Amino acid sequence: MFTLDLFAELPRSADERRQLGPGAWLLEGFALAQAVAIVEAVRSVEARSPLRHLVTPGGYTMSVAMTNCGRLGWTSDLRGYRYATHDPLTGQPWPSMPEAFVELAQAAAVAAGFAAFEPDACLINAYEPGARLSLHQDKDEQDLAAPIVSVSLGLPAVFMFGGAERNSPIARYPLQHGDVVVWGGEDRLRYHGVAPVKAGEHPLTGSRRLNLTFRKVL
Ligand code: MD3
Ligand code: FE
Repeated sequence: MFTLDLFAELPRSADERRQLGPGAWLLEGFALAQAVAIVEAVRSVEARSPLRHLVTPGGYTMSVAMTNCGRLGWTSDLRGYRYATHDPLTGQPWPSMPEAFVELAQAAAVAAGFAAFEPDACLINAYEPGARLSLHQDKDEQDLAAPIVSVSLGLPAVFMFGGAERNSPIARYPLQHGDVVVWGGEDRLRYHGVAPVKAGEHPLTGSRRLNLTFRKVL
């Protein structure tokens, strides 16, 4: 067994917009100016809907801790994956999506060529050292025409970008604090994951990496 590593030469423009695929764009540092405000807003979401380690339908406890804000939130248990209007932990609706989140997600979508992005869900992933996300597709959303916007904060991570099939070759990209990636069109259903996060300290997030994914579910 071996893994094919594709360290592709990416077209790079002056504004640091790198194209990872026909519908996938890496906007380096796009969220840097808002990073402090976003991390503060994540803390207020966490205060109402705490981060938790979800159990997969297969019975595994995820190493990544998760919570949500917005009208819908992604959740998992032994019965399956789904989007829900209420936090199963608290029984309350998920905290509303802060206006600054919506504006950032929309601006990133526009920068990647996707107009009129109206996310109704924001999944917040928190990685402690060693936490990882194994290869998966995001296909629990009804609206697969809309892109997914992802914002990385705190410790860096290696993002794994596969193809249409689980065994497609995988490219690896480092994601840094403030990077935003937009995935849509042909790239929307590609397999992807995150390699185990290495230990470190970040001035804003301490020992963790945060990732926010904005989705249009309905
Ligand atoms: C490529 N999160 O929450 S974001 C997830 O860094 C998730 O926490 C990762 O995958 C993280 O589902 C990666 C980047 C991402 C998100 C959705 C995608 C990449 C994607 C959908 C299609 C293709
Ligand atoms: Fe995903």
